[in-house]
Amino acid sequence: SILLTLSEGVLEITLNRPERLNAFNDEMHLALRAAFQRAHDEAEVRCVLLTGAGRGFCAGQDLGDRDPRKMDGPPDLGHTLETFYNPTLRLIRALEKPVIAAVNGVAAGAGANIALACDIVFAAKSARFIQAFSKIGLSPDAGGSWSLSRLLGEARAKGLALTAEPLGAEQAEAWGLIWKAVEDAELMAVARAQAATFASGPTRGLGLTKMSIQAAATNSFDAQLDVERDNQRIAGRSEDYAEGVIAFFDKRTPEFKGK
Ligand code: LHQ
Repeated sequence: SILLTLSEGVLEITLNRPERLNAFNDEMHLALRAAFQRAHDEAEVRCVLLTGAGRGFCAGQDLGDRDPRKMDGPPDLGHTLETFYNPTLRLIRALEKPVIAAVNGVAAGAGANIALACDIVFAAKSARFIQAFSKIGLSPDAGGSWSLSRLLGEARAKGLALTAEPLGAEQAEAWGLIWKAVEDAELMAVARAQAATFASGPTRGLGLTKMSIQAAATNSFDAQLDVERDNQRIAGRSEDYAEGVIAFFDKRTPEFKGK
């Protein structure tokens, strides 16, 4: 249900149920979580790139797996979230390495919100983000209520979540929801080039950068100065920092090792 390749420090994860627009079944959930766990465990992994096979990125939960006609009573979707989605979303946010999403086509429901939990989102210009939940009587999940509110503010967050109107990639970029909308034919080349740059970068520093910015979401200015002090202390002890400064004085490109 997913394809995995590890090359030159980039773990590329491709959601691979194209006939269902890469909607999640239990097997795909577990495979995706295992992939992010691997990214956490293995030092060789210095960047993750998440994309989808076929014409869609991810259509969210496979609704066939939760078909009310085949169930005894109402389902406990909270249990589904706690068991399948939330551990993966927590792993993505906690991973001290950059995570890139290359949104190749429609991203709906939890599929949209998994992309928005990534650190850098590229989207093909033809891709759309749809908060599909309200169309089927649900409310946002997979971190969407948080991501939309933080990234867009309450008016646009509520607009998208209540109407389920599709948001095109270029509008998403203009609103600050994603990093960049790119030509469809260039999406993977652009995303892979960025992944390669990260994977040959100062992994410790990049990871700490991610952590500092995430911590800012809930901190006061004062508390955030403490976070920056602590993270800079760690970064300053990395081999890559020493290499970065020496290379600067040598007027050459630094050779970062990710340590
Ligand atoms: C699908 C799906 C899909 C199954 C397309 N499931 N087959 C969390 C906790 C627990 C439970 C509930 O949910 C959640 C979180 C969520 O993610 S809730 C939101 C679930 N997702 C949706 O409601 C989106 C449903 N899909 C759509 O609205 C459309 O398919 C979109 C707008 C994504 C794409 O539209 P089109 O480009 O017109 O494609 P299509 O609708 O023709 O889909 C292609 C095939 O994929 C089709 O199958 P078929 O056999 O007719 O070719 C769809 O049935 C299937 N598919 N999404 N989520």
